[in-house]
Amino acid sequence: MTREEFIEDLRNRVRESFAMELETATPNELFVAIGQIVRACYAKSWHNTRQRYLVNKQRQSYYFSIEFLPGRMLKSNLMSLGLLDMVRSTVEELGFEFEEVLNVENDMALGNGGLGRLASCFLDCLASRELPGNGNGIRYDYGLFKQQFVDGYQVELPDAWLKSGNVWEVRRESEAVEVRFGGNVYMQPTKDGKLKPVAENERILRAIPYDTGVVGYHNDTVNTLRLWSVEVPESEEGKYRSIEERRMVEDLTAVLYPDDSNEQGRLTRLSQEYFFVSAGIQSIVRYYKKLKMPISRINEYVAIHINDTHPALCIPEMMRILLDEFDLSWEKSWGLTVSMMSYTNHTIMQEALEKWPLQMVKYHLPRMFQIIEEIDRRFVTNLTGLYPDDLIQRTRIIQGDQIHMANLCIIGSHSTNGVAKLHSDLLKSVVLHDFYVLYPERFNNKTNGITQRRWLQQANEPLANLIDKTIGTSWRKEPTDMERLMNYCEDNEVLVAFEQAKQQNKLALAKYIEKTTNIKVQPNAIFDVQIKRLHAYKRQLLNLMHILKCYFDLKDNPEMDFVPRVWIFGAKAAPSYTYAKAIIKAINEVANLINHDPIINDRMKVVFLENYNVSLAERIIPAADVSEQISLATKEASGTSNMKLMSNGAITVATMDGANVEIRAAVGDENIYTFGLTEEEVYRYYEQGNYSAQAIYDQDPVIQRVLNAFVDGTIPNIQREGQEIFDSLLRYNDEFFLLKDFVPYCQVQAKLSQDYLNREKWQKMSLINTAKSGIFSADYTVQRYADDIWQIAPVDLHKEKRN
Ligand code: C3B
Repeated sequence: MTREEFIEDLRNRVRESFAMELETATPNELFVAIGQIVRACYAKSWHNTRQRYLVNKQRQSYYFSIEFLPGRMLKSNLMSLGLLDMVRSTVEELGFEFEEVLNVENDMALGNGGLGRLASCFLDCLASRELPGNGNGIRYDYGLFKQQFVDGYQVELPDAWLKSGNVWEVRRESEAVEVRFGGNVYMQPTKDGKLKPVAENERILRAIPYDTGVVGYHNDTVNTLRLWSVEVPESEEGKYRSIEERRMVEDLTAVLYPDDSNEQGRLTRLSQEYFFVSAGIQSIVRYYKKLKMPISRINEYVAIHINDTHPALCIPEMMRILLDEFDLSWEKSWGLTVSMMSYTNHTIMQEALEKWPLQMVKYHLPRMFQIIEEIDRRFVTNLTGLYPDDLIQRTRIIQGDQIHMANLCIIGSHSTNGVAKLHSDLLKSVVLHDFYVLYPERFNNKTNGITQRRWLQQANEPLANLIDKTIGTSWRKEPTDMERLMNYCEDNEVLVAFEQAKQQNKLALAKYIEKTTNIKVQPNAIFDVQIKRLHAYKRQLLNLMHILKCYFDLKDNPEMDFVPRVWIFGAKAAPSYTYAKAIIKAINEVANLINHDPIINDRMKVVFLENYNVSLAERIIPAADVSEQISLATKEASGTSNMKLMSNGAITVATMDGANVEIRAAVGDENIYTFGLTEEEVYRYYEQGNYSAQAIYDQDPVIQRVLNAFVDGTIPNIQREGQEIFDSLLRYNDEFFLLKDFVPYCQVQAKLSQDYLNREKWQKMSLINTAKSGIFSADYTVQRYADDIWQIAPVDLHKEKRN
């Protein structure tokens, strides 16, 4: 598309869609019109991609995830299509601020955190690698809540992201399916003497797919993210007499559950899970029928991925279709199902491992229940005599009155993977050890990754351009080529240029901070960043304790040398997680105290930015000097912000947890600040039961002063919250061992401050972090999934052209 064609198209669309002239348009109309143009640009490739897969009978993977977190899409689509520079300069020449146009777009925030963002990174990488992989999820009317702070407290506002429409989605009326809930299912003999399930009084809902194109980077591949929305089918209209009754139905896909760990045990959540699973599996099977292949070979064409346990019902749903609709035998159906399914575990936190009450499943999903019961019965029967009874009891799916979804996933799939080496090893040796005994060949590791396209090329253009200038542009397609930056570790000119790029980003963030919070921060201070969901195990509180220590040090000795630092937080707490909310309040109050203390004199600033989401992450990450990855060892399955920050040249302060272990291996001990308990030490405490927070407190006056600050009025306005935090550490013995890790944490922080003064040393560390970050590209991660788990490959485009 030429500049002239673009302007012409833009002019027409603004006129047709808004009855306006381009000259009088605002960024709102411009965003919609450009969005339409972009969509039109990839429409053909999208269609062609689908046709190509169909005609070639391409084996495809389907990534089932209850969360997707793509963020904004205008800039990334423009970049992928190679139109970014032209469109930006044209829009600016027309007299608009391109940034303002981009900011019109609502973040597509259909996820909570790492798990949902990973799913979106994967889709981006699949398309960019020309791999035939699709997403399947829920089109929530409301995404993750919008966070505001009122008097330092988190307040949750609804995220009505669809209010002004969504240019990227296509409603596919003709591909709707029905999903059935409740009723009675009983077995009835057929003429040939078999038993077939018959259902009565089911509640039938209509699932409508909305498809979004996932545009590959500089190629012709556009894959599909399919999100399902609920409606009342026409045939059922009569059943819902009041508007309230109808609402109840439509509420099924209204909201994303704002909690990424605690199972809320809500029927709506279970219904959501079955809804998108059933709709997705049905649409896969319907597509497969178009290939005109026998059903017995479906596993050669379809790979289904279960992202955490939320889509676990994929297994019984596929069984249902093969058994009830295709009349296959149990054995045949089971063989096909297991060979199509694969599962990723994303956490070892017990409370996050889903279990559903048996009665709830039995009542609301009766056919699912029957099938799960039969899977469980056969599992027990087949293993009895071969394995110890207690092992069988521990691994079976139905235990007491609960259905263990992780057990179902492992038993019903051919692959179970963790998301970092340490995490996968813990699955094998501890958390899922019993299953490892049963199925050692099913277990594997796939360390998470990130897409450098969004997190470096798009979010950090100053750095990306500098990398181009230094080593050429090949890293944009082959991220490990960033390793070539290692040749410039001693090149002062390059180091200075990198420092300037960082400085530019810090200035931009400082502006944003001032605009949104009224806090002035110095761009030459250390920008120390902790951005992630607020969870006790992630230990934002440890960070806050260190801040308090620095504050007291300065108060006691105002003349001391102190390297100025700005602590930047971004985090949402689940609305029902009162402890996490107490920590937010405490951070905000400490911020208020320190930021206004004249003795501190701007040497410390604490900034908690509201409403952390993908777009805000894109602002913060390029400007970070320090990346806080300080979860208690064993608790963070992988982490992915650690990779994004590293890639942008931030130095990690890290516990030996999740993928931090692999980051350390990549950059070397001297380019990361590690501290804290190791996995072995943590487990030793668990085994010996001899951790005593009180003993640590009693012996350490600094810890006493820091903790007392929460309850003695030093930190104002946190009577209730301060007490809760204080009690969690002492009365309840500090579940995540903050007190034990506090001293070593402060030590590495002190060292870091000193190192920061040595600009050359720091800049070199920073460069090495970027240089070594290529291996964490999700391009490679999805390639490993594609090779080892899904067995999918790109279509040979050239072969097609030859034919
Ligand atoms: C997260 C984990 O907490 C992270 O360590 C991990 O990097 C990501 O998943 C991606 O694998 N996670 C999450 O966001 N939500 C869950 N329910 C479980 C794990």
